[in-house]
Amino acid sequence: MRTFSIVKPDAVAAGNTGAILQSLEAAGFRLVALRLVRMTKAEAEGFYGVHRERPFFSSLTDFMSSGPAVVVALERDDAIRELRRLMGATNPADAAPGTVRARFASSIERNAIHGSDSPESAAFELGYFFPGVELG
Ligand code: RTP
Ligand code: MG
Repeated sequence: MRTFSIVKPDAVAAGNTGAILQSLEAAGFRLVALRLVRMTKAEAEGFYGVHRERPFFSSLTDFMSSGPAVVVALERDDAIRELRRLMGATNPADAAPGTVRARFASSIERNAIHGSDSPESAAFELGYFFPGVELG
């Protein structure tokens, strides 16, 4: 089963891309597609469209378009749930020790990694950044 992840601009800028990808691979995820992207504000708004009405939407999409990010398609059993577990809670103050956000996030917004939260969002998000690509 496949899921979609982003190493967010804070983590790329801090030089943590390699360590985060290594932790994904160590947890049994295989990389099936990977690309460095500099999102426009409009691309970030389209990607996080489900949050359009949230108070943090403008700040979030500014952040996500502020610098390069790494978009990645991942495969393993129970991929969606396992990635969310490995990421840790949205707010790093609540993230379990050893999770990516506990190790690398600096705030509830600048939290190092994204992961799809359902099969429906994984399908949308994989198609958003890897349109027409035969993954893996
Ligand atoms: P993601 O979608 O990026 O994997 O994160 P998530 O499911 O854990 O959290 P979600 O509720 O979907 O929020 C998306 C991203 O918006 C930023 N955020 N800021 N200022 C705030 O209160 C706030 N809340 C969320 C974070 O970057 C969060 O990951
Ligand atoms: Mg989310």
